[in-house]
Amino acid sequence: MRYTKLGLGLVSCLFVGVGLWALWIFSENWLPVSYVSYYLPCPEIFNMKLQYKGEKTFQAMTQLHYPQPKLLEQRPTKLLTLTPWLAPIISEGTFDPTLLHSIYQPLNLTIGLTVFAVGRYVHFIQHFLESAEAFFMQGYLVHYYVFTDNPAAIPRVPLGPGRLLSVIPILGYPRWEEISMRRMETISQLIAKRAHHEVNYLFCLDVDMVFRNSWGPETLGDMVAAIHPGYYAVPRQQFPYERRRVSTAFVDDNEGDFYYGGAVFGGRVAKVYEFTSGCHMAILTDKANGIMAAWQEESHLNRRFITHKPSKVLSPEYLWDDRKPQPPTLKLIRFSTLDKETSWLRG
Ligand code: 48C
Repeated sequence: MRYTKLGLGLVSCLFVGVGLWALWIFSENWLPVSYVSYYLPCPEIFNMKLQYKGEKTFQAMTQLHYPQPKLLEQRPTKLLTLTPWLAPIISEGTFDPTLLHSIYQPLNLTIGLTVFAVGRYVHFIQHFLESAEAFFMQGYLVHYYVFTDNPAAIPRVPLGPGRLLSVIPILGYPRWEEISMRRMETISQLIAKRAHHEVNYLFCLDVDMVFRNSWGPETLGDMVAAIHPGYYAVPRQQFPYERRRVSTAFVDDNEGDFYYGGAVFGGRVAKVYEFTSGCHMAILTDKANGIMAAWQEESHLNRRFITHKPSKVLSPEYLWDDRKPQPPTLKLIRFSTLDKETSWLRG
């Protein structure tokens, strides 16, 4: 009889032990918050601090070092077509326009385009819009958002079917750098206010440029950058990055992939919101520290594209400078700066 009681006692201890063990495993893996935070004041803050610190340390520990991707050094007349992070690099001959059109046309997409024409830059808007009507996303729904301090100066350019234009008044600023920098803030506010339900994709372009050939659905992607025409053939140490460590746009000598132009970026509207908001926060931080990055918002755009890689990269065909001789590897220039004397612009 005594042995039976002992046996029963052992078995019940076993059951209780296994039960507690199972409960521990469950609580440790599936509770909404980890047991650690249960005993700490304001767990979500403590957790966030832990994560943030952890993330920071993780990021610092893992500054990625790898050889710079070279747009030209593939074959003599061919450009690189894929980045190390497997994003396609778009240039003439790397895609079939007819096939892409048959894929994207039925999706009934609306493509937004922001452009700023402030102060003397209002003189560029007519040529910009007329060339966009001829070449930008032909056959798609398009919504131009024209930001200006002088709405009356924006000409009425005839638009094709399914293409709208909104003129949005904004403040002008005495310094052209301020106007340029503020675009990140203004674009993120536009998306939050209305663009997120008006367009599927959004491209943000400089106005002192003109479309010369087709800009089509090959440019659509989650987050799209364009390689700057002045730096596609030089080592990253020669890129005009912000090199002062005090700036949030700081880039070290062994960092960076391509040098992207601030005149062209875009993507899915939600991604562009995140991107422009992130750049705006960084710009505000620098402003609070009394610093303006070397090339204004272009420096912040390049810093962010190092940590948040673009999902698609446009070759300099999509951001060309007509003052340069066209290399044989760039077969079809689609969007380029006007060969202009800028002194009258800056006043
Ligand atoms: O609209 C203006 N007015 C200005 O006085 C200065 C800049 N701008 C906008 O910012 C234009 O849309 C420009 O294209 C853009 C910034 N680009 C530039 O200032 C030159 N492309 C460097």
